[in-house]
Amino acid sequence: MQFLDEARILIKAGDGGNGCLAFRREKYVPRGGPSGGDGGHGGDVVLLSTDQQNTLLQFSYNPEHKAERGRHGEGSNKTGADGRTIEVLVPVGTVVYDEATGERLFDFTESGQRFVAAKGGRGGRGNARFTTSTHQAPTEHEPGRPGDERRLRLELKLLADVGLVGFPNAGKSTLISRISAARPKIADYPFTTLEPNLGVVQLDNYRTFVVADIPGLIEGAHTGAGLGIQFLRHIERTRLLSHLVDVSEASGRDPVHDFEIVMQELSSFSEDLAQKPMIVVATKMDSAQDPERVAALRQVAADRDLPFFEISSATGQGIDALKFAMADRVLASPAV
Ligand SMILES: Nc1nc2c(ncn2[C@@H]2O[C@H](COP(=O)(O)OP(=O)(O)OP(=O)(O)O)[C@@H](O)[C@H]2O)c(=O)[nH]1
Ligand SMILES: [Mg+2]
Repeated sequence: MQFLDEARILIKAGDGGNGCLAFRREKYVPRGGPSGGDGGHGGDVVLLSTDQQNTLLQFSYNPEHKAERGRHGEGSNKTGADGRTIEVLVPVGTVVYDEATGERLFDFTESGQRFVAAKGGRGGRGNARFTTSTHQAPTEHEPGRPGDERRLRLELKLLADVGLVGFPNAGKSTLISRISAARPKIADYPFTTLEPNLGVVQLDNYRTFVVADIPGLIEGAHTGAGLGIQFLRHIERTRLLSHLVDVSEASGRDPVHDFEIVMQELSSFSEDLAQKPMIVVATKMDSAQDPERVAALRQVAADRDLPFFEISSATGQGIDALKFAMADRVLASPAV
């Protein structure tokens, strides 16, 4: 069971540029005044929170973030340019720890917060800065200071974007194992799943969403029957429900009836939950021989104006289409 997303990153702020040692050269002036400019400051590494991301997955591709160094100072009192600061986006909810000490450094609670996680090194002073009335030709000049370098551990409590609901044995756990790295127990009997499982679904390097697989719901769940109801609060904050209905013959059940029962239980738990955007998913299409059963469920979905998908986690039929349909709805809607 994975409720926490974690990433380890190395950040390195830019070093400061060195101060310059130089003297003016002028026509007819044998030895001009000191003119070594200061080095530029190194860039910082700033963590910036965004609500456009909801996992730390991108850090597995980019575990190192370095800011630019400051340029060295030059003659003619030219100060080196400062290094550019870089911003590293982290999802809201990320907690930042110093990996070495375990110290909690920052807690991102809303979008747009900035945390300077590594400070750039100061530029060194050039020799021009060391001039005094009694010290007219200084040769002192400083090296730039190194930028901070540290290892951070990022932690994010995953919040599900999509909740999988349905009757026990409908194929919820099988679906999440098909579209994410989650590996919940799957078995051919009801009530296999005893606690919610979360899985991160990845569309490409940057777009991900989180799916929650919860125990199945049965009739009377809201009065305490079965297991599922106590877990509905886990999906109260999701943006979308995928309602899975087994349409195979093997189930010996009536898909439309199963659908209605689950809808009834959802609204008994909370009207908000029942009103959430929903996709209806006919599962186990590989062993659905009777087109009537599928058609009946499709009709129910149409009556309620809900999108309808047919999938088989066994053969892969319809899985990608469903994945992208879920992503479209999740990534289009604002955070709850
Ligand atoms: N033929 C076929 N069987 C499937 C498919 N998807 C799931 N199953 C089978 O259906 C059974 C139940 O699957 P699960 O994924 O455990 O169902 P669940 O909805 O998580 O069940 P609970 O956790 O009890 O609520 C297992 O034996 C699966 O192998 C499918 O696409 N085709
Ligand atoms: Mg299950």
